[in-house]
Amino acid sequence: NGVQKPEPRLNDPDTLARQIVEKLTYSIGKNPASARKYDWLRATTLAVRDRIIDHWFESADRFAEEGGKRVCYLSMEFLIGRMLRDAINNLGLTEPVREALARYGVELDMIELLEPDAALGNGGLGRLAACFMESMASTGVPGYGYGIRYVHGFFRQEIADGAQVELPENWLVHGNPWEFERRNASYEIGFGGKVSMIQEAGRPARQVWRPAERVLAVAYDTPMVGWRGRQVNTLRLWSAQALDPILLDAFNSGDHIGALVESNKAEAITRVLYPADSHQAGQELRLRQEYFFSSASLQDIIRRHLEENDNLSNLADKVAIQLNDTHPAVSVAELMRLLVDVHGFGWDEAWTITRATFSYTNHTLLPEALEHWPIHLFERLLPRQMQIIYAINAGIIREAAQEHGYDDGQVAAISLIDEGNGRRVRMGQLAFVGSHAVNGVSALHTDLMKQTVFRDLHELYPDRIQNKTNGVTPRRWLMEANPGLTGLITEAIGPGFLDDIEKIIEIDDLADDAAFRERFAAIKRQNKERLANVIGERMATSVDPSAIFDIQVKRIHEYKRQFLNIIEAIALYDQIRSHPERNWTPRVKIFAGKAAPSYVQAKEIIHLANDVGRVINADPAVRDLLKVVFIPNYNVSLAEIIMPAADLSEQISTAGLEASGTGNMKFALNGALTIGTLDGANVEMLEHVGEDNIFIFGLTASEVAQRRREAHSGRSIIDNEPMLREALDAISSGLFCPDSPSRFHSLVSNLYNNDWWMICADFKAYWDTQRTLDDLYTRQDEWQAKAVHNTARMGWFSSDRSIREYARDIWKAGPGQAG
Ligand code: 26Q
Repeated sequence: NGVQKPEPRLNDPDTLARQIVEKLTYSIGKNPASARKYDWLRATTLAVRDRIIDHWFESADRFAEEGGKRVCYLSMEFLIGRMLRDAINNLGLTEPVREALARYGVELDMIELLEPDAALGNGGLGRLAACFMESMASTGVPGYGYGIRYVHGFFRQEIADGAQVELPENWLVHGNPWEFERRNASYEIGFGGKVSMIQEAGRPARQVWRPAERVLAVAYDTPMVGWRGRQVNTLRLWSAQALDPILLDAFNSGDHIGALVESNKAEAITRVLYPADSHQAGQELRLRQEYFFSSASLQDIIRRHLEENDNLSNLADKVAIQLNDTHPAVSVAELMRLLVDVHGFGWDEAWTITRATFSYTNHTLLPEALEHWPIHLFERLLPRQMQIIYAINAGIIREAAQEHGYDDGQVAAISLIDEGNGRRVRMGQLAFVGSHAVNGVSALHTDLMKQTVFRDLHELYPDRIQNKTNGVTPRRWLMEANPGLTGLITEAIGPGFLDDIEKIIEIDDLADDAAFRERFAAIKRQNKERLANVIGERMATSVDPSAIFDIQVKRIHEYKRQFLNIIEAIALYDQIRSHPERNWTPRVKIFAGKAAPSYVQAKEIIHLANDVGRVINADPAVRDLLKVVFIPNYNVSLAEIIMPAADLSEQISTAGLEASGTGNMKFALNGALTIGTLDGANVEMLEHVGEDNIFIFGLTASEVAQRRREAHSGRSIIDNEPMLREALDAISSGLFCPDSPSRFHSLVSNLYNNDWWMICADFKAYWDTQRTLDDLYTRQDEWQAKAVHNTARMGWFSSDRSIREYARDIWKAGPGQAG
């Protein structure tokens, strides 16, 4: 395209220092003497960004030249965190930049902290999208992320008197140096209005949608730097703007406020991330967000395709579109609309193209989290897409009835329309039938998909569901989060594992080497000290780094069972007070995570953790034997400090309910031992690290299902288990909340009456396993050997491996693929 190949830039500290000062001077208007820390961050970012842009152009030119298949990853969430350290690390600039800044007395590690997290996601699903973006760039897949540029990301959490308080997040206030607005890439998005049939002479009749409202989607691009900077991909986020920002006639006639109404309504679409990850929001604005970014992304994909190809009939040979859960599932109907109504394809050909282009990842089996939209809302907002969904449904049902002899009951089960409680569109079914491949995110979860939510569709399309176990990027979660451990491993086995993380297995034998174990343990100790400092600074609680750091960090949800962990803490507290003479292993129980603002029980669990911590931490009877800490505002940046500092990782969900988990992988990669249930990817972690190196307890998924069928309740278990009963009595008595003793009554009575999440059922097994771990921790040689085995054997859980599997089995794109 006539772009000159840029001059190679030198990576020595002199050149970098000169370029940073140049940015400071000419882009920021400060000199080194007057610059504040924030100015240095900005100048450094801009200098690094220049280098990224060079690689970015190279990558774009290469993709265009090669003409290979592109991968578009559609996700409502990208939970990226900070970007500077990641970019510098992947460009191999960490040491030169550090040195360049040091010449001006500026510490890289200090200024990095001033960058706000890009928190455009809720948790696992959003962070997975971020790891996948990094891994696509690192493994050579031409990947394009598509999502929403929320003005306000995931809320900031404060704890006031033990309770969660949600505060708005404002990551864009100081501007965002990583993004580039692309005014030329903007599309109109319609809502509402009417559909009418038109008949033009000599052409087949067709449907025309005349939306009542139109909004503009404007692209903002952020470069995604791969390992060693070899490839830079694009994350394209859409921002909503009014087509006519102020209605001039209204403005001129003196209605200054009325003139802004339209732009406020339009811009509301991308104003805020929905903070719910387990309950369907059901709000109109959410459906608007989903359609807005789906339509913008598809229009963009089609436009680029038509710039490079004669027509859309070969779309599926050139693009693979991955749907990250059902949030972009309306894309299936929208692509059909664009192909049939706008580009003149016949229905059958359009359907073939659509199915060949899309694939869909499911992330949950929880019934309350499955998306289904009321027909009347869908019809009002997206009338043409609703018609198309009916037509798709008719085709599927015809096929099922005629070719497979389905009866009414079976048809109802696969239907895209739920005729039950108020008619609704089932987004999971839509995504499934509109895709050629559907995947779960761990082996167990994929099996359960086949047996539960997609049982009937799986019977109809038995080759469609496959497994793609999640992974995490070792660049952010090992190299950047844990430079100490990365250095030790490099010394021991050389730097080969940095390019191929599975080579980390070469430290496996060093588990038997006492000197290596000691150095491994010393690094863990430093990381624990760093976390202890954070806890001391933020919460004025002192914790002893020689205690077991026992950590559960993740969204707060009943199925994740933070409550079980807290009950165990209370039981332990009780036992320590009753038996002070015993040889207790000191423990610090650390919690962090956010509750959806409307999720009452989850907020009660946060309150309980804080109340219990306040009482236990102040009790001289337990001294340093037990501490309970809830660290506020868990986010990616805090996770980067927490993961390397854990001795013990809590992965204790009710079996069958955690689709995969990815925190489990980050902890183990950094040498934590796992206490966990046979759930999600824990099952595969067990296979990889071996049963001596992971601590599994509790009911299996099928045992949980069985008990639920038998209407299991906690009462008889509680009656027969004194430690559990006493812990629950302590909660009910108001011991932890004397100001409001009944605060946790409903939380406790749920256990007696129902125990839906098997907290009582699993308590004893959990307690016993914790005591085994107490004992093991006193034999540091053994503990550290297991920790080394965990780090050594986690290479498979790299998102590079996940991405290569998607590329090979689903996308047929990327290095080594014919496409
Ligand atoms: C849906 C409708 C309306 C509003 C919000 C939502 C919504 C938003 C986010 C529903 C679900 C989510 C997020 C789900 C999620 O993070 N799931 C996790 O995905 C991880 C990556 O695959 C897994 O490791 C976790 O097990 C899974 O819980």
